[in-house]
Amino acid sequence: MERTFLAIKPDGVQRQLVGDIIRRFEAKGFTLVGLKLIQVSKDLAAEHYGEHKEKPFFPGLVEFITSGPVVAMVWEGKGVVAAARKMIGVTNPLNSEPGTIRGDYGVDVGRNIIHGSDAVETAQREIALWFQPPELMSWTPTLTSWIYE
Ligand code: DAT
Ligand code: MG
Repeated sequence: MERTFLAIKPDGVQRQLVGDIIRRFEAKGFTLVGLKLIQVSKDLAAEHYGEHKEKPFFPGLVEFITSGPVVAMVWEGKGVVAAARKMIGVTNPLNSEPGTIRGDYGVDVGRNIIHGSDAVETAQREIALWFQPPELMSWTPTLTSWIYE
């Protein structure tokens, strides 16, 4: 089953959106298989955002993601990588549709609340970067047959 990596950034945690965000993915029918609240190190931040190393916003991005607790999660389900990106909205919250997480709660691109993997291969890399294998649970929710035909 497909898995994705999501991280509620320090702004989402400070703004007490953790419960709302988890509820959205649970209600959709996806399965939580990994969850932890962590203080991100500069090394982890730089590795995670490696593709943006040369961008002008990179130092600020690393500063921000390490500025407070982050909720790191792994979610599982059919098509979960692309579906989660849709539920999150586009990078700039002002361009995100209402009904998406960034569209409902964000204004500035540097305070866009949540990260989600952009492709299946990226998800695999990010899950391996943020979680040890024993931290991930494989389990079958009793609701499965009411969500999948
Ligand atoms: P996304 O998080 O939607 O995958 P991204 O991978 O292009 O977006 O960029 C990673 C994060 O970097 C993004 O969530 C917020 C920040 N960021 C991106 N573009 C930015 C910009 N032009 N100015 C400031 N921060 C930016
Ligand atoms: Mg990205």
